Amino acid sequence: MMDWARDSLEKVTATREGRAKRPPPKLTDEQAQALLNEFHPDYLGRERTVGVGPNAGKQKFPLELAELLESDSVLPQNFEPAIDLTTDVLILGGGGAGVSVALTLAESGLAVHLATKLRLGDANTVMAEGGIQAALGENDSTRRHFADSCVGGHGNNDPQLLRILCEQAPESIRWLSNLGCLFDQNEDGTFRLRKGGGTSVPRVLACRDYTGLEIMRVLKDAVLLTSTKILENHSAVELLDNGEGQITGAVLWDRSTEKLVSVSARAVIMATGGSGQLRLQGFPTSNHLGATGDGLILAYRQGCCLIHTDSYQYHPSGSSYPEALAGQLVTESIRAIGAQVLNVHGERFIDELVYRDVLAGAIIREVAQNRGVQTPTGRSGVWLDTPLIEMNHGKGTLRRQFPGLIHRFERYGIDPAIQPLLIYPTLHYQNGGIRIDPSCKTELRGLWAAGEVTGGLHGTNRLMGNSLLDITVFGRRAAQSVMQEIPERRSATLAGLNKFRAGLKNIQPSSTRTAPLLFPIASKMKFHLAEEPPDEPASTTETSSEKKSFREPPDPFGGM
Ligand code: MEZ
Repeated sequence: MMDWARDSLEKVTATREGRAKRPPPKLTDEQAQALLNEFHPDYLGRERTVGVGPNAGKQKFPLELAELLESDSVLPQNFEPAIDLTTDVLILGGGGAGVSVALTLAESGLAVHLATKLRLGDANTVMAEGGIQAALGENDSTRRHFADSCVGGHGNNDPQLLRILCEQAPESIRWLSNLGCLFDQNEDGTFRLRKGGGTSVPRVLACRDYTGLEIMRVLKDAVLLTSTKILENHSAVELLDNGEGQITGAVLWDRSTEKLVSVSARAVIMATGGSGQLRLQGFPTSNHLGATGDGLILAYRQGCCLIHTDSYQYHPSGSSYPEALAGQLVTESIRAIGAQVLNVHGERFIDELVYRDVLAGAIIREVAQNRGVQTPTGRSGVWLDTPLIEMNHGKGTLRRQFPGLIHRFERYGIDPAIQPLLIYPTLHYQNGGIRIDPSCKTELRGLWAAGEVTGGLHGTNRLMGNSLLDITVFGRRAAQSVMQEIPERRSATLAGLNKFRAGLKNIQPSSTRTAPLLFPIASKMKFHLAEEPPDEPASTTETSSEKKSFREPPDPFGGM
């Protein structure tokens, strides 16, 4: 395997013993900043201001996001939101944040609907591998967690949000454990804690390398036992408001019937996640299919300011080979337990646990300066020396601690215990988003937000393990705030959208695109409205799920 890289791989093997115990090359702060300025995608000027909405003319956005923020709604111009469904709380998003909100509201007596554009739990949460942070180690403290995260975020973190995150972390771990989450433990029963990039002490709890999947498993199981009404295949396509800036519901698109569903709600919680599927600057992504930034677009149209949305996280270890795994995550935990990053000559060029943005910049530099490895399909990358882990920690370590990784690569004939993996930065996380206060309230009455769709908490570079923590801490917090301050029901109109549409007319040249995207551009799934049926009596036997007009994925058994 990987014969095309034989010369380089031989150098990696030949240098392994010698490198194993040598300390990593260190960078000064100035050198790290220079790497960012010259090579990190956020710093290359591929951004612009927009001409409409609350950030107009001020903040810069990546070009791909700017275009969506200046796009028209998918709703037909003549659409009138006649209310189809009435609830107290409408949660938009079925990942970890949305489900944490729903679980916390379960005993509130409020009617709760959760709308998710795919199935419950189909979200970035399940893609999170390496873990969740909480200051539970002997030499650790919430202050230390705060300090590490703040330095990692370039000091741009909202200190109030970050303090809450760090202080609530141990309690979140208790909550998840009580729900049945099986975090890895040491033989004495204490949690096994790993280091991550930027953590000054071991602080990352994990469930092997499928931590997000395990967390989502327990959240999903628990929410299905509550009275929350789950609306699967329901994408949020617009927010409704009362004409005076209060959010009072949403318009959903039911993918199975291809019809619009207007929902009146006293509170709406935006938990729609990130936007890695925008594949900024052509980067591959580690993100779930649904991560198309829908919540940013909807909230922005209504007048919510977005912060730090020019800051994205490119995870340094995205897979670059084989082609079928391009962009998929190779967890940072592999580097945390000692896998080294090497160029085509088998040389170690950086400390693998520097902040993610700096490491990503360093890898991009190696490739740009011809010290990377080219794949037969035209991708580039550097080596992640995974066999070194087996050498240092014993045979079978990777299979025991990273079964997901082994499973993924073995399918393509690559055994990471024997062969180094080729990696290149992959678009991983949206550092910024909707501005919230410490109760998760947005600037608009009636609208709360939690999780990756929000900005401020992580500054301009999130630390590993702080996002699974974010969704549980702030998902629960949003729900508590809603319980205390839920507004009375008000009329649900498209006044906010109409105002935005009027603003769009002033933009030159005008965009012909519509947003939210809902699905990645290359996906076969597209927003489409069913033709109005001719006037005939509705069938009494056919249910909406039987009327599925979307195409099912191919049958993996080939019709056997
Ligand atoms: O928080 C993350 O982004 C994370 C844990 C990623 C990983 O490398 O596993």
